[in-house]
Amino acid sequence: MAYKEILYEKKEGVARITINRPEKYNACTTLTVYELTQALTDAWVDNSVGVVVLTGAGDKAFCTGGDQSIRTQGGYAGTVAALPLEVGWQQVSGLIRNIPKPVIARVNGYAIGGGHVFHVVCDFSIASENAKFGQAGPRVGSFDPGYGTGDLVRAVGLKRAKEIWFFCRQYTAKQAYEMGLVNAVVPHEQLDAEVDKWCKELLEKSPTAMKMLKYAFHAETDGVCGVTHLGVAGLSLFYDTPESLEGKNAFMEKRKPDFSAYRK
Ligand code: 2NE
Repeated sequence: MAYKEILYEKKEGVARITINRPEKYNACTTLTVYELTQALTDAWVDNSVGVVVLTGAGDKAFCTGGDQSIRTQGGYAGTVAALPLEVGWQQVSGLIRNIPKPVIARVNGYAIGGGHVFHVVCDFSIASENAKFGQAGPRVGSFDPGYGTGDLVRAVGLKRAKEIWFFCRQYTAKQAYEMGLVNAVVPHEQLDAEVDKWCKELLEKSPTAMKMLKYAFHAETDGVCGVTHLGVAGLSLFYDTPESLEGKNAFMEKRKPDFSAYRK
């Protein structure tokens, strides 16, 4: 797929998704959000991809949320695939959380509003020491009623999460690190080397173990959706077994299946 508002590249096991609207501090339109869902879906199904990196173009911003210049009464203008931006945002957040591979936020500048939510839902956040963090909703007339509140509570605790949302303050990378919002902070010029290091270490680990762990971390809070992801991951392991194939083969060969060898 040809992308207009993101860059998408895959190299040596790493899929890198870059929100490419630096003149708008990487604020997202409905199209950006749609393209993010497409790239994340591609990274999900491509078995050559072991780790996903999400970042923003330039050195000013990671992402500053929804593009306020297209917001109108009733919400953001435009739909892609019949979805308004605010719905698509939850889809992107859901994909980041459910893709069965680790996702690293490479926070190269402002992570504000919905952009802050994107880094919160990533599995890991590696920040430039220039990065700034914060929510904007109550200041600009919006809020995230989903993962952006729930996952934040789990990262920093309830009191801090409410402070971040209600006051719309900005926090330095050092403060974010101290409150458990980011995994590492490095000088800006070392950001890529640090992200590469984390990717390399993750690529050495068992993909199946990381997939099951990712779903296990979310199963408790995600209710039936969490159990479904954990269960479907188990199903794909079951599909690899002779026991599962016996059921399929018996159907195709129009005979009764014989599962007797698999009672444990
Ligand atoms: C990020 C921040 C704090 C930076 O401030 P500053 O002073 O360093 O830069 P400036 O001049 O404000 O921004 C630079 C350029 O980027 C644009 C600005 O309009 C400006 O453009 P020019 O005037 O130079 O042409 N820009 C930055 N953020 C933008 C945005 N979100 N939409 C459109 N243009 C943007 C400061 O810029 C800031 O506070 N930005 C606004 C953050 C914000 O309100 N985000 C939306 C929160 S709500 C949300 O994300 C959301 C939702 O409502 C529903 C669903 C999902 C998400």
